[in-house]
Amino acid sequence: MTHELQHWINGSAQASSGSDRSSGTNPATGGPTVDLPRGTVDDVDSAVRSAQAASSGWRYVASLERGRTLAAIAAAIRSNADELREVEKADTGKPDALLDWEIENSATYFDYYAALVNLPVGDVIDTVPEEHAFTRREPFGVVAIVTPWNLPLNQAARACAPALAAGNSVVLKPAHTSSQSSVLLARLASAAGLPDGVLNVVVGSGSAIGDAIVSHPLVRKVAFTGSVGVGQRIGRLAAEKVIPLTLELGGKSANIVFGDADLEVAARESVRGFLTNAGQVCSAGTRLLVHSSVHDELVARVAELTRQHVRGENLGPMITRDQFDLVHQYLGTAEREGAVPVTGGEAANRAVSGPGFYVEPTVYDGVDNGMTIAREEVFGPVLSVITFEDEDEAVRLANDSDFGLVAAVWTADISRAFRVSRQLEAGQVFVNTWSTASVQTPFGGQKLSGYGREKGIEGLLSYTQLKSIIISYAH
Ligand code: TAP
Repeated sequence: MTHELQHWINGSAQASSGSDRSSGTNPATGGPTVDLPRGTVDDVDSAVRSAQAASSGWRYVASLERGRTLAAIAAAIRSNADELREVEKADTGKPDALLDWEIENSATYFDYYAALVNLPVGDVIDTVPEEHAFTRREPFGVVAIVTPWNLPLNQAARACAPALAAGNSVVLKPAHTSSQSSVLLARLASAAGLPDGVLNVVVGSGSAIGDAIVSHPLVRKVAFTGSVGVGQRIGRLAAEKVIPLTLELGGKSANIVFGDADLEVAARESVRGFLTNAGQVCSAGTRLLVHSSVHDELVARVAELTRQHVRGENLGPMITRDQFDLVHQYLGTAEREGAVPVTGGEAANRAVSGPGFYVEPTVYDGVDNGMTIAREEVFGPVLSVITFEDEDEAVRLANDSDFGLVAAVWTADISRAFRVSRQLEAGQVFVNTWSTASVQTPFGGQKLSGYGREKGIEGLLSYTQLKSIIISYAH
């Protein structure tokens, strides 16, 4: 018998107004996890109204006091790490080491933005002698945050911490199948002193309640992380209401290894770059662009390190059944189009049996940048190796993508590192590392990867709107 999850609205657990429920699935075992309400449009309305009612209080709480509350939430995340790990593990099947990193990183978002509550300052503007003109950065009011299933707690913390620090109240909708950690986060935040209604979580599927959240007249900004298709749909709805959006929509990131690179480090980091969270990361480095002179050695090293990933130990499952099926479809397509498996591949994956949605990590060689496997986001443990002959070709291949989230350059030539990183069409470029991109560095995309920035100071400012105030003392 699984327990029932409820919404978190106005500082307490709330039953859904509808009777529809479904069971969550543990992707590592295929077994049931939690009994999930299918939230309704009425539940959304109640969460948004609760956020709106709390908004007028929270936005006027002294900034240092808001900061203290965020710091208390960070502490609560750390002191309840065991419970968070347990629910997140049930929903996502991730290895413990990764979960520990994600929980600590989630606490760090609250610490970081707790320290920055006074940062959104305005300017004094010199106009005419009889005026005092200045700008203020103010919260929007109610912000809707829609998160995906790949890093549930981490994505919730990444958006909620700056939104709350800026004085907004929040309605959070996690992916239905991985809602537990978001509800627990809101419960911990309430216990840590966040006023009732400032952070609300609605549990339900995007197809049933997504439009209602985005279209709600009281929602004044939306931050979305997920697929391009849903991002475009949200963009259309937001345009109707003329409200701002942050869209983080994934990628097909190029990892460029030149002939003078340190191949040992490049191989190790390239594998981390495409296999972290079994490839279910928007910033995964899924196109390995390698200079022909080091192709054989690098591919051999990458394949060897890839084979060291063991399901249930340092490799998690696909987090949803749909994603598992989708990755299998991509393997079939890749091989029909001519990609050559160096390790893993379609046959190896057909041979995998047992419980859980595990995919055998796969490295494809001989990939042409026009193939489906090089163009579409797979969101699984699949790497495409593409060979180049010179710097211009490397840059051209890297930029020949609909996406533009991350790129990396591996070279011992500092001039080339600067030159190439400036030419790459990506929101962030790593040189001689596959960075985990810290809480402090702004993160976001170009092209179909989206717009707006999370993390860093820009992440905080994106949850504020600018007002100019002009005071005359001429009369
Ligand atoms: P999406 O459908 O985009 O799900 C992301 C979030 O949007 C979930 O909370 C989802 O809710 C919600 N959602 C769905 N329809 C909505 C709507 N009409 N209005 C508002 N919210 C809505 O992604 P997916 O189908 O789970 O995954 C598909 C592909 O998206 C993956 O294969 C991967 O390529 C990509 N993806 C990218 C990311 C990142 S980090 N950029 C993360 C996940 C997936 P429910 O899940 O409850 O329906």
